[in-house]
Amino acid sequence: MMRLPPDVKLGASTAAYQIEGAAREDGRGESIWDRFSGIETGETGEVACDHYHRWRADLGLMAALGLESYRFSIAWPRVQPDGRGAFNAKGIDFYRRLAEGLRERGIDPVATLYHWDLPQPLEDAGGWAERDTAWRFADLATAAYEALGDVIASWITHNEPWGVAFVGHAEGTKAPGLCDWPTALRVAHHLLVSHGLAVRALRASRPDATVGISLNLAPVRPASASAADAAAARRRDGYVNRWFLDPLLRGAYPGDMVALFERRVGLSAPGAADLATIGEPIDFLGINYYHPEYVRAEPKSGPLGLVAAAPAPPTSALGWSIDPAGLRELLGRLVRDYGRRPLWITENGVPDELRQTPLEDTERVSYLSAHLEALGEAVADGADVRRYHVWSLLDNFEWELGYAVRFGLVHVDYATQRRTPKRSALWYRDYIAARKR
Ligand code: IFM
Repeated sequence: MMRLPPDVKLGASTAAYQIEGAAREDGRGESIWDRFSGIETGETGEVACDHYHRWRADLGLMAALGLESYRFSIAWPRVQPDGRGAFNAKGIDFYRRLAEGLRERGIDPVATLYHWDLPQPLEDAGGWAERDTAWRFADLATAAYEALGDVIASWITHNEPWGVAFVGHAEGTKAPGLCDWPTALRVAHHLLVSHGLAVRALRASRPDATVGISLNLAPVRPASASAADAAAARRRDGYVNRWFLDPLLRGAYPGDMVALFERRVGLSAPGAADLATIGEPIDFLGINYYHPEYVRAEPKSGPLGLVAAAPAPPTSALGWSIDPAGLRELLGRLVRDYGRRPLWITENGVPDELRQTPLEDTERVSYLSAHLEALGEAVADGADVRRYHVWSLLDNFEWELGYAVRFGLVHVDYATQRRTPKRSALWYRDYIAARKR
């Protein structure tokens, strides 16, 4: 097996709303996901994995697996219930205890500032479609660095801004559930501006800290060899990948997509004056990779004129292609098109197959081992990979899909909150340990 260099830290990821529960405790305010969740499944994150109460035991699990890095998110409504004004000391203390506990166990804490749980009062005031929300986020970032920067050295501003902007505001399947393209484009821009403001705030407050952003990125493959499908794949790439990568790393939105959105959505070119803020230098690019995408041209379908095509087999329980070579290809492309820079894999994982024996997640063992192998190959090709995080440490609340979809290394019995490491957790533990020998 291609070995990853020993200085690549291996860990796992989670997000606040997906695991914490305690939705009404210790002064936590309401978030857009409290409002939105349950619409599809009747299930919510109100209790989730009850991690807010069980965090100590969860730290024990992480230590037993030998994790070197743990990526979690800070729930904005827990630390600033109204999204502006007063901060909540009890909320901040929770993350301080967690970060201290991680450090005591030799696990490096990585905090994401926004993993989708906007305080509802900010949504009521217009949400991310309002420019003011970017400034509210900068205030949150400053307060978090000041209160926690002595125990957390690694920060991620946003998780998957594409999903927040477009799935939440154009496709409507994630909170706040809007279907309006001009709004989604405004949201995307404000998220990027807020990222730049938060990076600047970190430099001012903690010059030694490390900061990046996590994007969901994927190679996009045409369904056929036709020129129309190739052009559709290029548009999808512009929508999912380049709309975020280009302003962050190249100082401009991609011209082909600006022209398309102007034509088909009536976008007026996004504020050029903001590009310097958005392009504020970062220390690493975070990548969430799950699967490549397949598309087919369909001129009448939405502003992009395309539809999803059948994924190439093999596929996972969610119908996603299992394609470790896609990870190597993606990292190679990033180096080629955006320059060699530190890369952190901030999420990578696969949902469980439905089975009688939930702990025997052999598909996750194969998935992770193949993706780690592909990562080793990407490093040999020249990618500067520094960290890798499995999504996810625990089975958890999978947003609009509820609890039926399980991504955890560790199984959670939601009736009893009992945690049991799956076969993949034990495999990952041994993989981490073997690298140290
Ligand atoms: O559960 C999500 C996570 O919150 C963001 N990235 C993808 C994961 C799996 O769908």
